[in-house]
Amino acid sequence: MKKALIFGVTGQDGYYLSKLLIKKGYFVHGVRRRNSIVENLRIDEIFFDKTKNCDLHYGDVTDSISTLNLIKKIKPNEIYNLAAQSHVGISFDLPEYTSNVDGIGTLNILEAIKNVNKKIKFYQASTSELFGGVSKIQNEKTPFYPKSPYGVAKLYSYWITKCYRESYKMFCVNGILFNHESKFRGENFITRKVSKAVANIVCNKNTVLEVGNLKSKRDWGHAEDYVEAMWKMLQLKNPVDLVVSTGKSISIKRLIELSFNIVGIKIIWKGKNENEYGIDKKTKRKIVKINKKFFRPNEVDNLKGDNRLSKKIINFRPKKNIQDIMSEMIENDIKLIKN
Ligand code: NAP
Ligand code: G4F
Repeated sequence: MKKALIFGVTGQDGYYLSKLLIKKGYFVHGVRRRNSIVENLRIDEIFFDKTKNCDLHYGDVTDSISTLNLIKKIKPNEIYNLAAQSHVGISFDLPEYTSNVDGIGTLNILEAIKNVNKKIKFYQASTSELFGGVSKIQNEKTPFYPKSPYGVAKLYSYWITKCYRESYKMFCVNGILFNHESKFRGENFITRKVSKAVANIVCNKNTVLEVGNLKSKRDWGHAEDYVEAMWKMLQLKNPVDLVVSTGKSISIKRLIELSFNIVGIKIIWKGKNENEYGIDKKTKRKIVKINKKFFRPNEVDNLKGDNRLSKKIINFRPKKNIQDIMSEMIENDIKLIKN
């Protein structure tokens, strides 16, 4: 039986990747951090089911000794590094911490692989944030221009992964993934903030959605489709870095409009720039407003990925569009409120 080790197993992608790998017949080892509450809501249904082939271990990618010990003990065939302080906005508040986790954390895993067994395959969760300041459609050949401490730390990880591949002939790949969402998305990312606000309003709660920049555009896919791409990248004969995206992007403003439309609410926009707000056409109630605290010191204006290479090499075919994704997220948030 093949063994996979996932750093960052308790996150959104960790949930979907564990599920996929168990279904594919792997024994999945997940690394969780110690925290003051014991339950991990996202992965409980998988890891606390005794019939499933999986196990949890305490660890932290910034702790090189524990990282080395885990890899020595488990001897996995494949390692997925999903561990990160993954919030771009918060990386401006926690730049050193973000650099340690998102940059040096990757180095710690690569060094451990090099020392334990160079045949272990390694997936690095790279990101479209590497392209930050490039506004035309981005692909594997686009020069990088990160615009946040998060993007810069991930850039280090991108290059150190490539460096170990070339220097030590290790099977290491960067999946340059564009934004991907699901009902397990963290509550302070924009899609989840929107789905929660829509759900609250449907459930008659007196909610106003407070957001930052409405103008930036993102290329959104579903996490379930994207973790499959991660796995496929590690099954290739030769390691290669790939962009994983849908090839379509829309603005935050459009995302909000289409999400409210799903439940039959039409938004009328009033005001300009920081004073812009949205009202419900029918009730005339203010349901969206701008709050300056959600603006970032430096914004990534437009992410849109050219996925032709991943279509060709791993037959990547995203099944869900942003409308499907937001419908699923809103439905789930309504369920959570009703429960
Ligand atoms: P997420 O929900 O924020 O999950 C991040 C995971 O990393 C969590 O399990 C978290 O543990 C763990 N973690 C944080 N610091 C750690 C440390 N020092 N040691 C070990 N684990 C640590 O992120 P996601 O959306 O699933 O994304 C997965 C990865 O893909 C991340 O690296 C992210 O940067 C990258 N990525 C995401 C997207 C996207 O749109 N989702 C796009 C491109 C790249 P806790 O639960 O304890 O916090
Ligand atoms: O949902 P977001 O926080 O995602 P962002 O910054 O694009 O980062 C996500 O995708 C990256 C891949 O491109 C990943 F690497 C990263 O780990 C993460 O998963 O923000 C999306 C956009 C930004 O332009 C932001 O300024 O939405 C804008 N926005 C406007 N109001 C907001 C808000 N973002 C958040 N989180 N909260 C707001 O209130």
